[in-house]
Amino acid sequence: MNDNKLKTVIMVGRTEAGKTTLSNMLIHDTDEALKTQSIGRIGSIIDTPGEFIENPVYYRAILLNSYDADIVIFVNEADDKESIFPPNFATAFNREVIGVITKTDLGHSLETAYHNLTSAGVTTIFEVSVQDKESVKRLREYISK
Ligand SMILES: Nc1nc2c(ncn2[C@@H]2O[C@H](COP(=O)(O)OP(=O)(O)O)[C@@H](O)[C@H]2O)c(=O)[nH]1
Ligand SMILES: [Mg+2]
Repeated sequence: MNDNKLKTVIMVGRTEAGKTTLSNMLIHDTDEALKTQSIGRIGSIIDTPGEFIENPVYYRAILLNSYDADIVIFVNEADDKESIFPPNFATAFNREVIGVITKTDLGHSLETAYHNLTSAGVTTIFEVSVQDKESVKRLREYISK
């Protein structure tokens, strides 16, 4: 368990983006993931359901939950065709917001993913894959206390 060494972060991204898998990798070093039905904690990580960013009705819930976090992570999978994040959504948070591109092992061009995240106002972006422990380690080091 890597829990007490990490800052509190909140994962935001569409359903299937890989938020829960990444959370388990960061905290437990395992890639097991169950469907996230509600907002939940995985160690120091606040894991949100995809519906929170997919339906604007829930934007306020994301913002409120971000107050418990040090860092907000926008999670965008490598093969996303279009952005789920509103333009400059990062500026709505009074917290550091970073981006993570997941599933980089699938071999897709990451151009769209970078475009999605930079349009959302993110400047720091990590590339990760569950198949590349070093990539997860780089992110873990960034969110370490
Ligand atoms: N190929 C690949 N698949 C991944 C990766 N991360 C997650 N997945 C898969 O993507 C699916 C959705 O993952 P999940 O963590 O439940 O997404 P969430 O809805 O954002 O929490 C699952 O089938 C995962 O096994 C990755 O780095 N590479
Ligand atoms: Mg989930």
